Amino acid sequence: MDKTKERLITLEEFIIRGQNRFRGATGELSQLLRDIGLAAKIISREINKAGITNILGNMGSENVHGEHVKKLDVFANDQMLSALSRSGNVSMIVSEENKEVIRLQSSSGKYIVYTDPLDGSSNIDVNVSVGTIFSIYRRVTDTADEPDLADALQPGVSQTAAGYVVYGSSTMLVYTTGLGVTTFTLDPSIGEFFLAENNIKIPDLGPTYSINEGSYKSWDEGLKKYIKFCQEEDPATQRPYSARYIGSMVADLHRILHKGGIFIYPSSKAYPNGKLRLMYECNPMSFIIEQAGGRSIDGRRRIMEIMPDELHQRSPIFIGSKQNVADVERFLKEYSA
Ligand code: AFP
Repeated sequence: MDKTKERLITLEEFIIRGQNRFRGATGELSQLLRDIGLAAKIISREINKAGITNILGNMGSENVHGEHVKKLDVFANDQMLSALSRSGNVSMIVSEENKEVIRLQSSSGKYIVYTDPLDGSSNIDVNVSVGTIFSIYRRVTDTADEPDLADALQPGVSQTAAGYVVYGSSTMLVYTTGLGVTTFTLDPSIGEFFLAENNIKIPDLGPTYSINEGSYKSWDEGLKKYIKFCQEEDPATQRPYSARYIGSMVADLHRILHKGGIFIYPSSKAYPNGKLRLMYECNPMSFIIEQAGGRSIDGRRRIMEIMPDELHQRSPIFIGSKQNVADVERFLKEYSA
């Protein structure tokens, strides 16, 4: 079909259409997604002018993980917290930037939201893509009571919705409510997200692998052998694969969602439990990739079935095209203890 003749669909319109398909839908989740869309636009605008307004650089303090906090991290966190507080539908927020759960005044709100407001922020100073990640759960306790930790510590399979925004050569918002994955592109001239692709599917096999090879020496045997397998020549399975690593999980997985392949952040000497956070990096990205037809494991278990113990817990992750994940799983089973 001639693309120029298709009518443009805005994020708002798409969300409302989705809501109308469910009898009895209250519109609360739709409102929440729209609020996140608004925060994304504000963060995007700030990132785009970061170099000009001298907002770049370190804030001089460290976040809960002992990492340097950038000014834009703080800005993005403030925007997400204020967007999520708007509707009264969220009772608790967990953010990468805040050690403790943030309890909102709207304690009867039925949603709990996890967010990494600016993932990949160590890349901002060099103009590399970064992202915002979110993961939404419904409370398990009665909304007449105060929310408690049980509401926050749910496995990824219980996510109601999840998504990310990638601030790249254009800003894109990608989300799922469990009915496939939809992508939107921001038109900055009018400040609207427009539907880019509905029900996007990840290829079953992709010819790229994405891992920080600098920590090769501390990987276990199965992973070392798998990476060698990726580098071997076998045209029938599209090998050797190309190595692609941005160092910004959102950007790496955005590429993999479209082109296929695998993203790996394993356990290593520096990060015995992996570096990435289960609740606001691994789970939401796993929900997206699974909804697009891919897979995500921690080496043995499906990421989304891990029962969390802590808000900021870390996990190794192997995520991407079905066949690529099955291959690494086979190597880990055979050669790793
Ligand atoms: P920052 O937010 O500190 O830049 O970390 C980004 C990240 O959490 C994830 O987005 C990357 O995939 C990963 O860390 C990169 O880690 P390495 O620098 O150790 O490869």
